[in-house]
Amino acid sequence: MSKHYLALSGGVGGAKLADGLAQLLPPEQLTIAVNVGDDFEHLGLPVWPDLDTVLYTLAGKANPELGWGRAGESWGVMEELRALGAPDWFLLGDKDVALHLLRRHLLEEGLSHSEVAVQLARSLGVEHQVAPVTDQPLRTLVDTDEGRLEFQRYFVGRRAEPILKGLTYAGAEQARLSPAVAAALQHPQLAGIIICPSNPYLSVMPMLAIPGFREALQSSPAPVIAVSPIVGGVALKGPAAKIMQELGVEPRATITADLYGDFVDLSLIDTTDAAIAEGVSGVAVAPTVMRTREDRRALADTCLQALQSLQQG
Ligand code: FO1
Repeated sequence: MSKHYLALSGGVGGAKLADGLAQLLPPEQLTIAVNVGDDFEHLGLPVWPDLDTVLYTLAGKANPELGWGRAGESWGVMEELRALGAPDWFLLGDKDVALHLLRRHLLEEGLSHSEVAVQLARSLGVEHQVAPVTDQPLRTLVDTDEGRLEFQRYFVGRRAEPILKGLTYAGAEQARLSPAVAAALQHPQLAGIIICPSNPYLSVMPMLAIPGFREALQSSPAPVIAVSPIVGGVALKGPAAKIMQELGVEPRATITADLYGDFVDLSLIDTTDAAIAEGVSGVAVAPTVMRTREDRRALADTCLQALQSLQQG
């Protein structure tokens, strides 16, 4: 039986490193767990952004400019929705709508979220295993100075402008790890766990809120590496730095050590932030900014090499 790796991914940064890992590891050696806190229903369609961003990225079909949705999109449905006076704050490309329609159909056929993810991966020609972290409903709610907002209403509807006061991961208490993620954690040859450079509060914490998950990561015999989503004090994509400031947390590259130090063995920060790594144990420096597919592969290789040396002790 060959070595196995588990990656936790959310958002654009997570999908890029997941793609790098998928370039290096065959499907049987990698499980990609995606955040589900951003999922929601829109116009009757189930939208699962973090799963779809990983699937589209691995399929080579992701929209490179937007960081979400499909490449080569047309917007006929969106234009007609606008003409009909329908809500137009959340953009749905025509190809993306087709995926949401298929997802809704599969859910109505009674498939679990994990089974839906397997079908959609197959439909998109993705051979790697991309699984929702849980099959139960878990939604990120954002408490702001304008009241409590559903995640997409905050992130897209209000462009993450409201001042963030707190986060609630609704449903987390009743959620359990999905079968594929639980299996990966139990894999006899689990050789490493990678926390991808995702927003800690919006992508990683919703996953860690699942009872037992954090404890499983703490007690896993496999080494755990986390790639910082903060480079030079700012988030490369998304509102991570703004959220941290609003939460009174300093947006520094070692944020992964600050937040996940209880289960992360090594935090990987970008060369830009090398100075703050000096003399700090459990922190390594490498290029972590992924502009090309080769960058993704290189960062994935850095992670696997680091896990290898951690495992040798
Ligand atoms: N993000 C936006 O900023 N505007 C949008 O209109 C938008 C539409 C959208 C549709 C499908 C999808 O899977 C993602 C979409 N996103 C959009 C991104 C989404 O809000 C984020 O990718 C995640 O929720 C956070 O990473």
